[in-house]
Amino acid sequence: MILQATLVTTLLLHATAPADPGAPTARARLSSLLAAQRDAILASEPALAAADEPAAADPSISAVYPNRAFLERTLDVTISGDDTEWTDAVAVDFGDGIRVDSVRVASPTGLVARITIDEDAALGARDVTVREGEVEAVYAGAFTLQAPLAFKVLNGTRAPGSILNGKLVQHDISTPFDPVENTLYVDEPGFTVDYFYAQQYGAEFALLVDVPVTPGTYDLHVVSGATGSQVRSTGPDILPIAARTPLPLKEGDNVGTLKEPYGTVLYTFTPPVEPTRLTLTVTASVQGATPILAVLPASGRFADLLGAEARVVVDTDAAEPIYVIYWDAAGAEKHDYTINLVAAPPPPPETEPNDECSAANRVAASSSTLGSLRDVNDVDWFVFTVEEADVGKTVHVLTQPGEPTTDTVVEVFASDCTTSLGGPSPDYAYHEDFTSSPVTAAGDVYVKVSHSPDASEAADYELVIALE
Ligand SMILES: [Ca+2]
Ligand SMILES: [Ca+2]
Repeated sequence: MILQATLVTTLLLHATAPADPGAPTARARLSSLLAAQRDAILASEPALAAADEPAAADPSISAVYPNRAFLERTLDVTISGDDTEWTDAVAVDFGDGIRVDSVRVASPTGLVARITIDEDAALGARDVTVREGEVEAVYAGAFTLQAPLAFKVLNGTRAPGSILNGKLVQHDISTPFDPVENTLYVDEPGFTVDYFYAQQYGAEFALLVDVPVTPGTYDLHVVSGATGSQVRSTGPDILPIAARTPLPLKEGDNVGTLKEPYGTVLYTFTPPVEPTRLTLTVTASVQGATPILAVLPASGRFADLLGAEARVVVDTDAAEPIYVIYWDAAGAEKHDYTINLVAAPPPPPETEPNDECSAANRVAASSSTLGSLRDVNDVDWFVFTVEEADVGKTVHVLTQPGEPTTDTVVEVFASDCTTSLGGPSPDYAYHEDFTSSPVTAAGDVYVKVSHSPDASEAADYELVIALE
């Protein structure tokens, strides 16, 4: 160690002490020129040099660290002073929307303020002020507020009756999204989050916007973390919802154009006052699209969604409007589509009594009938005729709501009412989707509908029979 130090000293001596002091080296010559230049500058600008000196003993803030923060956070901010004589009597002010929870004076020129930032504090730069009695130091624009939450991507029509998706960014690196527990919400009625997947500083979401939502700009919030250690992040006014008037839908074909991927087009239709079955079908003009009709009742709320398929059937018995939203789940580029609307009387109801084969209700070979199992022991029999040309076909029997939880079992019988054509149905679910063995002879074929042994309270069903 000593040896090394000696060596360094020797080298330094060599560098600074030329072998012949009478013959200046080039490097020493340059140094002397630079020194002369500096002297000349100082001599020519005495006033400027004097002005650069800070005014004597004017206290000021020289630094604020950190100099930026996010809404709804609590943090310690260090403030450094020049010529300050801060004591415990100081008051620190960050402006509206920032609460100073405590101030710790570490020295006459250094303090630490713990601050809490409101959810709705104004974003952007703001002044920091330290006061002590009559003495005030202001650092203009020293501190900047940012929103933690922002959109990276926002797809969909920003209007009522829409389906939005996109990506959110967490700008505050001190608060990454929890790996598991996150809730996205809009603190106003009419918004439903369909999914929210968060990872670190990014999140994907889908948001449903009800028809009655008032146009405006909305805040988006994410609460992240387990109960007790939750962090809320807000994107203030980041979600714009513009007004839109639903287009009238007419019976028959309605041709429309979807202009943007993931966009929606909103329609409305008011059925007649009498019981009516509306059958809505949509096709798109491009292969890559997955055309969907999301159908809402008069409430316009996704919570009351009636169907979201390429074909939706709605039974109505009042002249209340329905809302029909065209949406392409695949996000295809601009394309045309056709919505077909058929308004027809609903299927006929069964006629009781039909509890035995001999009292079966006669229906068409391909038909829909509305039935109801009035109690656990009720049985409903139906009969139709199979023509010679249809021998060898199967009987496809469906039950459907009615009520979603009506728990049916169906069975198909040959003309003797006792020879089962492959039934009963397996009763895997409330409603049945059963296909019989092939019909072996022309003539009457029977369908029997009964309650499942696990029957629930619900009773109403629709029976759909098709020869296939
Ligand atoms: Ca019956
Ligand atoms: Ca069932």
